[in-house]
Amino acid sequence: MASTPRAGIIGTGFMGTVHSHAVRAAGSTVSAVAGSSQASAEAAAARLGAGAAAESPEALIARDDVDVVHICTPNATHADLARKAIAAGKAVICEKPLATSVEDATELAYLADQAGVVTAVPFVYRFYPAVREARDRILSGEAGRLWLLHGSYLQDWLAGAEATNWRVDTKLGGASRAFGDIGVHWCDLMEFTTGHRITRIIARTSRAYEQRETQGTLSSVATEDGATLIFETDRGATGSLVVSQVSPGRKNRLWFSFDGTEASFSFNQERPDTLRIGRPDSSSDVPVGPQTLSTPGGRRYAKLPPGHPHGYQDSFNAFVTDTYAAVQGQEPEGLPTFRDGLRAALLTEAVLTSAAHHAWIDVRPTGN
Ligand code: 4PW
Repeated sequence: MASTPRAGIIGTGFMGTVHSHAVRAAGSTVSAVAGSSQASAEAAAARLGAGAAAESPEALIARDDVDVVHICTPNATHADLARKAIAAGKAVICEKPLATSVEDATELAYLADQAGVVTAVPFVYRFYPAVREARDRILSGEAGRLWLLHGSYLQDWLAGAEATNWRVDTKLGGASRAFGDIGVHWCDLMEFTTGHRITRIIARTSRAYEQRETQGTLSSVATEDGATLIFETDRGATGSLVVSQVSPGRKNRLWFSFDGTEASFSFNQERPDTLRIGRPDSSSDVPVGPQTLSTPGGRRYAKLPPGHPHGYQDSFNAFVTDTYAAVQGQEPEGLPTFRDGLRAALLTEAVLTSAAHHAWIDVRPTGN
């Protein structure tokens, strides 16, 4: 391997673009990209400044100048590509969901362990400085006993029956859409930040539109536009989550409040430059900056002074930088791996089962 790991990116859409910027920010290069056709790969290679356009995902995985395979394709293709990349001995960053079935996600987590390769799933909201500050403070006991964990993740890019995307289709996106795409981010963030694990869930899934239009034809939709959950954790807290991709005016509003007996910690991804710490007598909006945050995690990820918000791409950059550090033998704290991808698959399974049976469902353990 070269002294700095080199990337190969499969997928040329929005996420492939975000990954390529992050690879550069990590001080690395994109050796090749692969797309759904040679023409799309060539166009993306030129646009993203990649070294080459690979003729297929398999050809990209086989290249000697690709050390880390980035999988940014429709969900249903993730498992097969990740399996091939692991078999080739490559490090793998696979977009979420890691797989569209628990069985595939379990196998991939196992294969990654067996092969000893670095694997990662971009649960990138872990990489906001305000989140790391909240986590350090909560884990040091500053919140007291956390008893209520609540929030929402709301978007509007699928508002309108004419709005569509491959994620709407179960064959490409998997059985869950809103929860599988963004609800899992919130759950990962909650578990990462608080140290609590969700043990039981009762959920409802729902649709704003029963039919959506594709190329002038209306067809029935099987995936959910939104999900509403109540959950319990292994450390005695309860919580609730509302997830939606049809909330007009909400672009990427991931919001949480983790409430303890001494203090509450809340964060809004659309206003990432402050961390709200609530107390009965004195609440504050702590500005995000390397000098204004106080914990090792907060200071590590805050790069610019207050008023210069750290955003989505910055978090992605930090995630890829940490993944590449892991490929080089370091052990950055809090890197989300394929085991976290499996955790998300198990939570998604519990949500869909609960919604189908109108019942509380235990979340199956992730195992080792
Ligand atoms: O993972 C999520 C995506 O599928 C993201 O965090 C935001 O919502 C951006 O795109 C979608």
